[in-house]
Amino acid sequence: MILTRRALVAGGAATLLTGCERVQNWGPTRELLRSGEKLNGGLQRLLIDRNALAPEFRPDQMSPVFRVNGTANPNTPEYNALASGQFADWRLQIGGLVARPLRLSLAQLRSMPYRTQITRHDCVEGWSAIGQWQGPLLGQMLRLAGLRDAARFIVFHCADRIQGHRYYESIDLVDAFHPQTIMAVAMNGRPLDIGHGAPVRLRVERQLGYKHAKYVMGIEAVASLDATGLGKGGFWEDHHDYDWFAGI
Ligand SMILES: Nc1nc2c(c(=O)[nH]1)N[C@H]1C(S)=C(S)[C@@H](COP(=O)(O)O)O[C@H]1N2
Ligand SMILES: [Mo]
Repeated sequence: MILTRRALVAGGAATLLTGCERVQNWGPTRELLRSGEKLNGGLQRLLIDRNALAPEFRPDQMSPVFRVNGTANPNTPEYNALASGQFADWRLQIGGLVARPLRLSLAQLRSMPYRTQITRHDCVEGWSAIGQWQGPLLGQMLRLAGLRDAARFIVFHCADRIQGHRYYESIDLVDAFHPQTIMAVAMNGRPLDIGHGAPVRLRVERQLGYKHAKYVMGIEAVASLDATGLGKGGFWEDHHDYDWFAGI
């Protein structure tokens, strides 16, 4: 900030000078202004209220059609076996840097206190849809498991493969403990269907669509993202250069 103000003052003074002196002075000044802009951009991101709520909507605002995007069915032998048994044999594993690793059944997830929210999903491909989601807070599940102090990120391991790679995603602890971050087991008042990520999918409402991992099989607390996938924090980040921070 101070740098930018000094740069402005220097720029102002430069206009009083003549000829090449002015040009000489203006060069470095412009550099300083540019670095000031970068600094402001960084500060802005730091200053975003990461705990602010995403907008919620009324039932009559829900989209009549909510598109299925990406994987529509993991279609592996293991997943198909679980699905044909209504996911009775499925367990959500919560592990990594936790004091008490958990294996939760769908019935257990459904019996936990849950949140209901009607939110807008924004996909980078240029479509949005408003839907209702229900499920326990991720933060509550992480408290049950007892996150260790070293944990910095939460990784979601999914059942599907896309372009030959396992789908995975990750978020930081601010998003993990955000009051609208839930593991959704129901959508629009019905159990989550296969297209939208059965038996459970992440809803992380301040982030773009690709962060909302479907078909979650495991939740892992880690200190760093280096050892997962190619180390950039998700399938799209690793293979298509998407930003890891997809805040909206
Ligand atoms: N496991 C998994 N999760 C995923 C995807 C996927 O292909 N596999 N696609 C992502 C993208 S790009 C979007 S926009 C949303 C789509 O969710 P929907 O199918 O419920 O609309 O899921 C996200 N989560
Ligand atoms: Mo997306």
